[in-house]
Amino acid sequence: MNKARKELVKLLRGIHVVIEVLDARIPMASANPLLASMTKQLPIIKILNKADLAEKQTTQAWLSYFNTQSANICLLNGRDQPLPRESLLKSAYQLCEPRASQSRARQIVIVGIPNVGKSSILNQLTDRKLAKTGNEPAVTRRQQRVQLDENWYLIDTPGLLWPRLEDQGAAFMLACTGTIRNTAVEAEDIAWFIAEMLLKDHRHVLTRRYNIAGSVTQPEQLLRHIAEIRGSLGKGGHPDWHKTSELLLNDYRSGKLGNLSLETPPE
Ligand SMILES: Nc1nc2c(ncn2[C@@H]2O[C@H](COP(=O)(O)OP(=O)(O)OP(=O)(O)O)[C@@H](O)[C@H]2O)c(=O)[nH]1
Ligand SMILES: [Mg+2]
Repeated sequence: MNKARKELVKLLRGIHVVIEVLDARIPMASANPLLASMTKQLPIIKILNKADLAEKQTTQAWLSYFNTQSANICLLNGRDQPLPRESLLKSAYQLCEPRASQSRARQIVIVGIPNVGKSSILNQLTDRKLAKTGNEPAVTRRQQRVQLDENWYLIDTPGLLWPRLEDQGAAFMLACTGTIRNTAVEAEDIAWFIAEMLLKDHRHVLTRRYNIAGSVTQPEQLLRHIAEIRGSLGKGGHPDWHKTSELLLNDYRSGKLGNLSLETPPE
């Protein structure tokens, strides 16, 4: 991570526009404060990615929140609504008009936390499979530069996390969405966190997927119920907590619980 950070600092000297990729389900928790301080002087296009996994209404609220906050631009991307290259270029031109006299091409860098979809965006915008992608953090190991049009180059970078995750809520949300490996924050703790959150704010999805009774109000009860209906039981018929936690997390990550946003914009 430290090497990637140093390389990014060097790269930023020749950059004209930054694309900051955020997870539409957690636009705040997926914003790296380290990146924010590194790219302060540059025009930024925020992309709320994986919008297909977030709640449409909440994502729209985030979009207007970010677009009224500053001169920067916020756009959406997701499997069900891929951002066209023309829209991205239009925003880049809007933020940084290349002067006719300026012969050197301009550069856009894609930055963001691991596994948020940076390389997928590069592939999508170039309509080619140039960058390796994969559903785990740290797939991209080095920067990759491709030409977007006659004026712009696009550069993919390795994901960057901040050195210390002090905000435990943010750390759990990053773990829920797959940015941090389970080993960094234990699966059972993450599952407990998401169970609490779902019981409080999205009870209907639990009823729909697991058919929970009204008496289920606590994370332990929910996990016990999932263990029973999915047969993830260990010795003596007791729930296998680890296996059950993975079941719940996989259901959330794969969208089987539906489109769920974990953060809403400030009032
Ligand atoms: N559902 C959904 N999945 C996406 C979307 N964009 C990317 N993904 C998936 O997210 C995972 C990570 O994508 P990558 O493009 O490799 O992410 P990255 O930010 O380049 O990751 P690192 O290089 O590891 O930092 C892959 O499994 C992608 O298929 C999207 O809009 N919706
Ligand atoms: Mg990548």
